[in-house]
Amino acid sequence: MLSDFVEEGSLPYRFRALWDEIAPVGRDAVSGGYLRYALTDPELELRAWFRSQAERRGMPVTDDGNGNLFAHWGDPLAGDAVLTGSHFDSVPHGGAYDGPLGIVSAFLAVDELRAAGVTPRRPLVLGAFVEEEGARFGVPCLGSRLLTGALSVERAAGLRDAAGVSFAEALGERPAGVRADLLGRFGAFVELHVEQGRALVDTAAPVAVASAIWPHGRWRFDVVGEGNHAGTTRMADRHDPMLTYAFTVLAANKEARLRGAHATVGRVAVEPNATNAIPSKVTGWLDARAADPETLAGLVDAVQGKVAERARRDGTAVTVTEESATPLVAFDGGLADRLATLLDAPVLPTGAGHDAGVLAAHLPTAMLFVRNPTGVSHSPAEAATDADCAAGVRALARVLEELTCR
Ligand code: HGY
Ligand code: MN
Ligand code: MN
Ligand code: MN
Repeated sequence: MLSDFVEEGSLPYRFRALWDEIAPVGRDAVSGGYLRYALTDPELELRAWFRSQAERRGMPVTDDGNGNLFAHWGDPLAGDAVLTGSHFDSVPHGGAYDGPLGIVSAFLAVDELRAAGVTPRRPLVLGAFVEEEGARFGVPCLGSRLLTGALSVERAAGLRDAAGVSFAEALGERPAGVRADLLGRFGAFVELHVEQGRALVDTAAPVAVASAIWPHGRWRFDVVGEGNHAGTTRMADRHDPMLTYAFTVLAANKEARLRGAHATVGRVAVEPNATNAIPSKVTGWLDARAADPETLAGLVDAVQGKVAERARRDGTAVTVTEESATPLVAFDGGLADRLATLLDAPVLPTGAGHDAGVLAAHLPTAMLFVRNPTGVSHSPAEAATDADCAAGVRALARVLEELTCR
């Protein structure tokens, strides 16, 4: 639906028209959130939409064999290309904008450049990266990590979803792995993304440039205890992994607050998961993030130490597995300053991970954030106005013109 009257043909109008083509895809009627898991029907539908949008613009599409798609304006084999784009997949019941905004905005930015008669001197490539959220196979930025070699094909191919389907089976082939040939043709990467916080709301700027991504990671805590009957087992005789798990959540929360860091345990699996059975095993995932690596390491170490102590008291056994870790990403300072000056935009760090955080280790990389009036993300409450999204398209078009023509 169109927000207040918007002039036909205006950029907010055209944004809304294109956005409405994908907005219903994978949207849950009850929560209003999105269920767009990588390589499942809704995300496959968006990948088909990506191909049709590229075709409509005469942009050939290449698939890197890892599930990432690239639409080319210019010779797909030429080097020094400027890459832009993001991801389609979502967290369970995630917001509408996290990911797709960067792809829709990229197509509209191409339209803006062409309408202005701009002919890039460098190829321009639009990318759609697979499994950025890690919501289906457990490792975030799976596609960009495969493309860059940050994750081995062996590990990626074997990752399985909750139904036991492997990534290779979902992909329909063994992932190609690192594609130095393709990566070598990119000279820079700019990812536009909805802001996942309130910084822009408070600064009243519709667009910002990213300075850094906090170091962060995911640690799986497997707690094994003794399954037993809820009604006949005395409290003193129990080795209840749920107790150790509950303590893990409290310890993570406390240690994060002490350090000004962020710790979340948002996902848990219980075996046998019966109301009247003391669990035999509880698995919890810790998502930990901090502004610097030392604080992050201190947080995770402190939680692990306290949980080990508690497990001894509970008579349970805990194993901790690091499932993914992303070091501090300091985006290319010169590029960030250049874009902030070009756009007269504030520069912000973020605690959210992105494919840009993976590619930044391989090429000059920047991010643009579009204001999110609720500041909420990974939730149906995530929002962005058409006017701000249009401002994001305009900013992205200016950046792409700057990088492909100057
Ligand atoms: O989890 C993250 O930070 C990102 O949204 N995938
Ligand atoms: Mn996300
Ligand atoms: Mn995202
Ligand atoms: Mn019984």
